[in-house]
Amino acid sequence: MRTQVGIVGAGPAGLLLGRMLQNLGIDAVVLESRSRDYVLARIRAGVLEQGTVDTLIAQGIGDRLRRQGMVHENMQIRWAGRRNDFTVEDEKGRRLTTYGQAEIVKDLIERREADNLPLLFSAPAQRIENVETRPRIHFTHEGAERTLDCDFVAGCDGFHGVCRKHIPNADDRTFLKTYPYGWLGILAEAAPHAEIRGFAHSTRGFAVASARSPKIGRLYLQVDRNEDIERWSDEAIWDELDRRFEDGSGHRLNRGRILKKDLAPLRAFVCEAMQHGRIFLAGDAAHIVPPSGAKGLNSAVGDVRVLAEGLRRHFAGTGSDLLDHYAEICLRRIWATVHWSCLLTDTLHIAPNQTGFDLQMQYATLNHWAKTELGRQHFCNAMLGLPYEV
Ligand code: RFL
Repeated sequence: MRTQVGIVGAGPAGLLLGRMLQNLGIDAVVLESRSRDYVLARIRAGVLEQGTVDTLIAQGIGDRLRRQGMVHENMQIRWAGRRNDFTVEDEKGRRLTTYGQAEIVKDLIERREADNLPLLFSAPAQRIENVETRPRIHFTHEGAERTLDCDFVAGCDGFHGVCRKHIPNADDRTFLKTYPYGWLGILAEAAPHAEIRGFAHSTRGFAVASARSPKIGRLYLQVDRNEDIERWSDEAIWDELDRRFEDGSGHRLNRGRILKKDLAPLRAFVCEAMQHGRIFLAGDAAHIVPPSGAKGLNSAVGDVRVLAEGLRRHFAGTGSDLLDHYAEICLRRIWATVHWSCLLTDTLHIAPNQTGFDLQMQYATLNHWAKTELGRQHFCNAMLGLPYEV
């Protein structure tokens, strides 16, 4: 097999890149290690920045997103037993939209299949040869060992992927912060409560109440990073959520059948070596943020936009400037996003050895964001995300 761009990974980064290249007339093959069913069932992000929404619509895959996406009116954060509402809309009309990552992935897969473009499931990339000159991806598919020759490799294979290992000395330019806590997440057949949304900072730990649809809720509890989540009964989870969201109003979350329960460790990770020769990393393969800021998928879209435009210029023969500076351009946005995601995480979670002093510092930060003009602007801009440079 031969193509112009070999894309490793059919998450949002790889699939969107495939779609953007298709619209630019550039051939690509997408290789995905997991099965089609597994990829479609994977539940993750839900909060999209305006730039992500606009990108998906501009690429012709925004029909369902436009119909089903839920625009955020404002954002609630509770602390010290009180509810505070934050405006998350700017003068340009930028807002946040909830639309599940699984839905974006479904829209992209179905479109790629309808257009008869190559997307191979259960096809894990094993290793890549000649990343400096003429890359050859070795992968397995249907029990056979196969190869894909390409002009470029896009490593969109997530945090645990193989592409990063093909960048020499990548570990020397890698930064990692591991948090002592994680998120116990539930997907529940429970209509999101109109009055209980957003974040809760409680001395018992952090909690999140978000919506996947008008009938399905996605909620999280801060727990130990090694928590045995099976010891949490459904009732214990709902009780704990109610305790953390307590604000004196008497409202209680709508309860319902828990469809799925998972544990997400929290970490921040940046591999600054995002490119080498003809291989480029995008999305979680190069950077992870703790999910508090809801920025991971949005950052992946930022990378993919730069990469697609860089590849367009290369194949059109109009210069290699963008590809040459790919990592540098992406990292400006990435570090700003990591900074905000970590600040938000530190401010909202209760650390295992947290002191009363630390708690007062968290309240001071939250009050600054809620009650001063400068703080409100900072919070709103950071939540809405940086505009894309490319
Ligand atoms: P993905 O989604 O991990 O996809 C990588 C794909 O590569 C495949 N793969 C391989 N394929 C072929 N060969 C190999 N050797 C391969 N190795 C791996 C994998 O099977 C997979 O299909 O990375 P991508 O595309 O970069 O997308 C990143 C996003 O998934 C991620 O950043 C977000 O989910 C983060 N995130 C959120 N981001 C947001 O923008 N808004 C949110 O509201 C939001 N909420 C969240 C989140 C992440 C969470 N977790 C998982 C901690 C909430 C949570 C709880």
